[in-house]
Amino acid sequence: MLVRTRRGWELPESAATPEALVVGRRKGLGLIGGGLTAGLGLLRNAPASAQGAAAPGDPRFDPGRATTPERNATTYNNYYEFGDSKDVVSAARKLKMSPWSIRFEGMVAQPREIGLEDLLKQVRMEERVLRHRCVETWAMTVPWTGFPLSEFVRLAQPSSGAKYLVLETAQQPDVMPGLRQIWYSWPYIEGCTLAEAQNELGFVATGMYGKPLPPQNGGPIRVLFPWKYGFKSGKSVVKVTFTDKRPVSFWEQLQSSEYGFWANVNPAVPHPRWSQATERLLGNNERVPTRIFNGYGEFVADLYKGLEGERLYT
Ligand SMILES: Nc1nc2c(c(=O)[nH]1)N[C@H]1C(S)=C(S)[C@@H](COP(=O)(O)O)O[C@H]1N2
Ligand SMILES: [Mo]
Repeated sequence: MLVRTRRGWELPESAATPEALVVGRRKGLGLIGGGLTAGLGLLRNAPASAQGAAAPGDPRFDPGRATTPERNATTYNNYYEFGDSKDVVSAARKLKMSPWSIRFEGMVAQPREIGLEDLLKQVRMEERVLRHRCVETWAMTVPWTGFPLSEFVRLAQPSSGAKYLVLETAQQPDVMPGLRQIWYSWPYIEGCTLAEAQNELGFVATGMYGKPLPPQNGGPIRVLFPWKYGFKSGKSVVKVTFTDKRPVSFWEQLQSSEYGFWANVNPAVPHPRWSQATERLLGNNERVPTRIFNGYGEFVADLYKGLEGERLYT
């Protein structure tokens, strides 16, 4: 059996799937147009280590729109621990990303802490190009490397009563000036149901654009809920707690009328202060229609059957 181990994400010399390879693959599927020779040529010429960096992108997750230029996706960020501007690259550079470990706690067979390298040996890496939609209406399309969120559940072995996951992100007070803003209730936590975590669309990323995940985008490891507003996708995750009580997350605690627990993308439900009907693509600033569940309804709509009475879309 071919099991690709991925400790390489921390090792610079084996860390690269060339971006051109990713773009080339998209071109090969006819999605962003243009010739496919350049991409395929790179694929053929790429060093063996780079070619082995991730399983090929799964066409079911095809984003159907152009990949956002790396420069835009990695320089326009929300990471409030490092300040409330979009320009956190230099501040986030101070994040200590190694060593890194994740704790599995709460209603689990055996609470434990697992080092990132060790964890990456136990999952199968894949590449997914996913749409991301911030509640503020900007959006991007990013090639990520990582593994399904369901792997967290498999590794943690929650007990039968567990219903929710609480995803807690890093607090490094010496390098995160945002933690001193006391009107926020740190740490940044987000939550989801066990069923959401086991849905195949939930993802954990450790790389983007064929490189290790940079700190400003949530390195060394972050979660992604592509069908939900971006604030659900916690960066630099350090702890996963299984519980039977629905958590109140960071943004919900700050302003529950604006940021709910479910936060599924929906063009028809405005934010209290602005419309969600359209979104602005990072890179070319094009405005395009917002899609319900960010266009991922075929994967996730069933999760919300019978919950129509809840505030599913804010
Ligand atoms: N720890 C932490 N995670 C976070 C945030 C944050 O401020 N702190 N911002 C969220 C928001 S609002 C969005 S839109 C995405 C942004 O991810 P990006 O910078 O990779 O685009 O991260 C989310 N995860
Ligand atoms: Mo966001």
